[in-house]
Amino acid sequence: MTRKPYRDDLQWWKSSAIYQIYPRSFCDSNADGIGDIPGIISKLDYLADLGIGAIWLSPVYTSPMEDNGYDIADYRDIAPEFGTLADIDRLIAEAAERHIGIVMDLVVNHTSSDHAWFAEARSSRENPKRDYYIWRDPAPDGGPPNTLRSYFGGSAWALDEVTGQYYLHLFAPGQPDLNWENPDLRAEIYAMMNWWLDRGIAGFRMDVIDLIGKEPNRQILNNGPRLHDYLKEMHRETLAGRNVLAVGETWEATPEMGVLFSGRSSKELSMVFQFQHVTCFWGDAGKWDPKLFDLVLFKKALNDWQRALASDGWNSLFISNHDLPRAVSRYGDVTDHWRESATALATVNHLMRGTPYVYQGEEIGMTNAGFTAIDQYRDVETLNHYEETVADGGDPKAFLAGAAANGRDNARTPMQWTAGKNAGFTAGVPWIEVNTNHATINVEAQTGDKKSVLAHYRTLIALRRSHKVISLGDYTP
Ligand code: TEU
Ligand code: CA
Repeated sequence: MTRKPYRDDLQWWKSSAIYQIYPRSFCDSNADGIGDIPGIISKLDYLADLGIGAIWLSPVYTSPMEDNGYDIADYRDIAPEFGTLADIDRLIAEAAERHIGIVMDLVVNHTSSDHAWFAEARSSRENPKRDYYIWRDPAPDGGPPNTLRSYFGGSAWALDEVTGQYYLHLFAPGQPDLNWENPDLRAEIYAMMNWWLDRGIAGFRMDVIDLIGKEPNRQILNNGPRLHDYLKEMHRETLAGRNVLAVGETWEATPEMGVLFSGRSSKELSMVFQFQHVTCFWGDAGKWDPKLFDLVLFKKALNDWQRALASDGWNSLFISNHDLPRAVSRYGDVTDHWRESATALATVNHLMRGTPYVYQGEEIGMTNAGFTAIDQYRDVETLNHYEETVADGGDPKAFLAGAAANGRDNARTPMQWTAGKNAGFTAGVPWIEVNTNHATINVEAQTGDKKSVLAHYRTLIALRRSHKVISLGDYTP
């Protein structure tokens, strides 16, 4: 089957599947235990064979890695553990030869506290970069300005001793939030985006993009009043006239908002990741308190979006990513019906209207990590919430059960290439434990097996590419 180069294909992303790579856990080329860009390049033939149209690459920029790269210290350079700018150029070029685009993860709600802008901003209240971040005076008692909480636990405000003000961090203290109200900051972001687009990338996945219009004083976070103005401006300044994909991560989006973000006349994004089919199974204590799977609820969440975006707007279709548990573990039965669960979920996801995403390892039915002790975890969110639970006198056993079901490290164990040592991921010591089931669940075992989960994914991806009825047809529940 011949495939058009992705650049000449109008809205190529409507007939492509996108493959998400979490670089730290994909393939390690130099035995330091951390996956890297040369490792990704060595697997491009595998990805071409799977039939994908683009890779969504989780962040590889310079970073202290407090949140595995979602804390960017330099938008225009690559973290040494992942490689160099020359490596990324080679990845872009070698992927293009195989008609695969590179979609860069872009984190512009916040930077790392190691970013040069933040160093300037915190140096004095008069520094011109001060206003790139969000500062407030202490409350009268000297405490944080208000009760906003960080998604990673604790107050969302951290005191800067030198200048005597608090800065906002909706994630870790090492991830200060950028102030999108500042026009100079916005111009710097757009210039940086164009710098990447000119390098030949196929687009951006935009981290927590619905937070950029926040109004911290009023405790409005997602969907702030100026969010759509910023997105339209960003589109005009960067994406307009380029045949690239822009997918926004929007945890709070409803189907109605989905049309606002991705509709024909909105000129904002190509599509958004919505999470209603994920969060409908979270209990009162959020993700650490998982509810039982309910097929009717799951179908309703997906069908609501299919209906709302049937004639305008575009869906992104996903059942797993680097923040979520493995889909086959969360929604399927890995004990008695592992293969059937993995293939059924794939069929559902790939035959709806929208662009399907495959998270690394999903295509071979990788399962949850099976961690039972806190020292097996690496994720900042899990570790912080564990500490908070213990400090508040909560039950660590109950927390660990929640983390085993829903924690982010479930998806971050190394990609299982072979049954051999460390699943063929590294010749060194992996940064996080390899799942013991790599002895049976691995790429090598499924390659050439027509009944494998891998073969099923390959078929689904090929169908979308070759049959317009699948990429553009109507969907009836
Ligand atoms: O995720 C946003 C996000 O809100 C989730 O990580 C959330 O904190 C959690 O899973 C819900 O309890 C994005 C990235 O995908 C994630 O990896 C980053 O850690 C986060 O933003 C900060 O950049
Ligand atoms: Ca490495």
